[in-house]
Order: sequence, then structure tokens, then C-alpha cells
Amino acid sequence: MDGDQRRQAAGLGRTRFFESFVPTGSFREDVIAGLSLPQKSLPPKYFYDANGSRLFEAICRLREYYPTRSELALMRAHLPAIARFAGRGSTLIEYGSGESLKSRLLIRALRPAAYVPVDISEEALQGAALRLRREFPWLEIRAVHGDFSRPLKVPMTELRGRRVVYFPGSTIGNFTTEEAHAFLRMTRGQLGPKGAMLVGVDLKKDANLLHAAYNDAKGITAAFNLNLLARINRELRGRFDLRRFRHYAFYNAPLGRIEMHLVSLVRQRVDIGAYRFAFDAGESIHTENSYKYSIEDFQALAGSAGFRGAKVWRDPKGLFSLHGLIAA
Ligand code: SAH
Ligand code: AVI
Repeated sequence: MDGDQRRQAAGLGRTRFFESFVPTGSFREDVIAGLSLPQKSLPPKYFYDANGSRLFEAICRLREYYPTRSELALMRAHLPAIARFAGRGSTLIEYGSGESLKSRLLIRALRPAAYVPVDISEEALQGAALRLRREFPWLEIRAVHGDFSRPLKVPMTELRGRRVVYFPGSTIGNFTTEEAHAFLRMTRGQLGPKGAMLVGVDLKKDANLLHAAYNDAKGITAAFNLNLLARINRELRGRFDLRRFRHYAFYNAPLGRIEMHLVSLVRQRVDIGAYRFAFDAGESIHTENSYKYSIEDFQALAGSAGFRGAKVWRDPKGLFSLHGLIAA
């Protein structure tokens, strides 16, 4: 989005933008800290700069990446029941809204009093808000640029109706179990006693299907993973040579998660500003986990965070689930 479009977006009648606290220094600090660990690792939230968000949108349209298609099929198949559960006229808060693709279906069915998309990617958030504004001119939109892995202020004053938190895409799978628990507890507090939550959760399945979804033939997932190094080069004066790293993703069955890594193809040193990091040939940077749940495991996790699983919907092929949670 260029400057003109941005100004246009900021001035859109019922659309308002809010800056939550996204500390600018933390990218550098997290990268230096993560690359200093014995198993080098980087937080997946840093995938999503403008380029990373575009690559993720391309992943969602890949033949091999079944989660988006499955969740959309699930929503279409069960929309009336999902809408009854969430309730018309509520305030719909979406964490990790990205391009707000699935939310369109909900917005049409719920006619919420307001829609509050929250995302770390300013570009994705602004682009989505512009498109939603055109499609739903009656809708009050409060777009929040912020990081939901930290305590986050959501502008809720004067908002009417029941609060419904929507967390689709199995973004919850990118958290460890402890992080997912903390996140669910935070949202439980925001909802109040009458609120509800809708969480999209990817299910355990044949490891070959999982493997294909994270190792697509066109190499878009590889480009998405490698963009993290390109981002470090762009923003932190990094000197990664992307040709010397390779995307590696596999299903870690005992831990029930896809792991994404960037593997150094040679022994090398890489400078990032004033810091220098050594890599052995074959050494990796762990960039993402994507946990896959059984229905029972996820319900138990939600239960431990103060929710009761009131409804579960699955797509026709049984690949993906949507959980309707209410306060226990
Ligand atoms: N909800 C969409 C997008 C899922 S991708 C869907 O279901 O298709 C994950 C989204 O979460 C991205 O848009 C990314 O920018 C955002 N995100 C990831 N980590 C985040 C964080 N810590 N805080 C806020 N947004 C985050
Ligand atoms: C956003 N998140 C749920 C995606 C996932 O499947 O874990 C991110 C992704 N990583 C590789 N492909 C897609």
C-alpha cells in the first residue's frame, strides 16, 4: 500500500486505526537472542512483513495447503449454526486477521455491531480494512496494529453487544501449549462471562498430507521461510546469503507438530550489524512450529484455560475443526 492509499484508509468514515504497542527494538533483540541459543530459533511472528504477508496469502491458495480450503468449506457448510452460536449484532474481534478472508463469511452472517481485526502486519491489516470498507460500508471497523503474544489493549469502549473472539487459521498451532494456554486465558478475560470464542484448529492426520502442505511443489513455503532472512538483511543490516540456506519442514510425530527450519548448507559466519553468528554445515534455525491437535486434546487445553467447549464443527473431509467456546 502506498502513502496515498494509506492516508485514504486512515480517513475512511467508520474505519479507524489503532496502534497497540509494537516495540521497534524487539525484532533486533529477539533475533540476536534467538540466534545465540544452542538450537538457533526465531519467533514466527516475524514472518509477516509486507512480503511475508503476500507470500502467506499465496500459500493459502496452494493446492497442497489444505487448511484454508478446509476451514472455508467448514464455514460454508455450517454457517447458520456458527452464526447462531456467535449471535447477531455482537462485536467481532479477530486475532491474526491477515487478509480477513474467512471473516467475510462471518460478517455477512452475523452483521456484527463492530469488527476489530488485530494483526502484527500493518500492510495486511490496512489492505484488508480498505477492502472490507468497500464491501461492508455499514460496518464499524476498529483495526488494531499490535502483537497478540504480549498483553494487548483492544479499543472496546462504546462497543455494543456480546464479545466474540475469532481466531481462525490454526494460528493457535503456532504457539507452544504453554503459550496457547496463556493466550486463551488472556482472551477469556477480555470476553467477560457472556462472551464466546471461535477457534480454528488443524487436526492430526496422515503425515504425508502434512508434509506436502509445508513442502509445496512451487516453493512458496520455502520462499516464505527464507523471507525471514531477507527481512533481517533489510531491516537489521544482516548479511545472510539466501543461497546458502535451505527450507526444511517435517512432521515431528512424537511432538505432534510440523517443524520448519532453515538449514545452513555450508560452514559459514553471518554478520547482523555488529554481531557475528557461526553456522556449521547442516545446522538449522528453527523458525516455526505448527501443532496439530485431536479434538479431545484441544478441548482439554481450552478447558484448562477456563472455557467450555460448547460446539465443534469439522469440514466434510475431517481435516480441520472449528471450536465454539464459552466461559466455563
Ligand atoms: N486469520 C487468517 C490469517 C492467518 S496467518 C487466516 O485464517 O487465514 C496468521 C496471521 O496472524 C498473519 O496475518 C500474521 O500477520 C498474524 N500474526 C502472527 N503472529 C502475530 C502476533 N504475535 N500478533 C499479531 N498478529 C500476528
Ligand atoms: C499461520 N499459520 C497457522 C500457518 C501454519 O500452517 O502454521 C503458517 C504457515 N507456515 C507455513 N505454511 C503456513
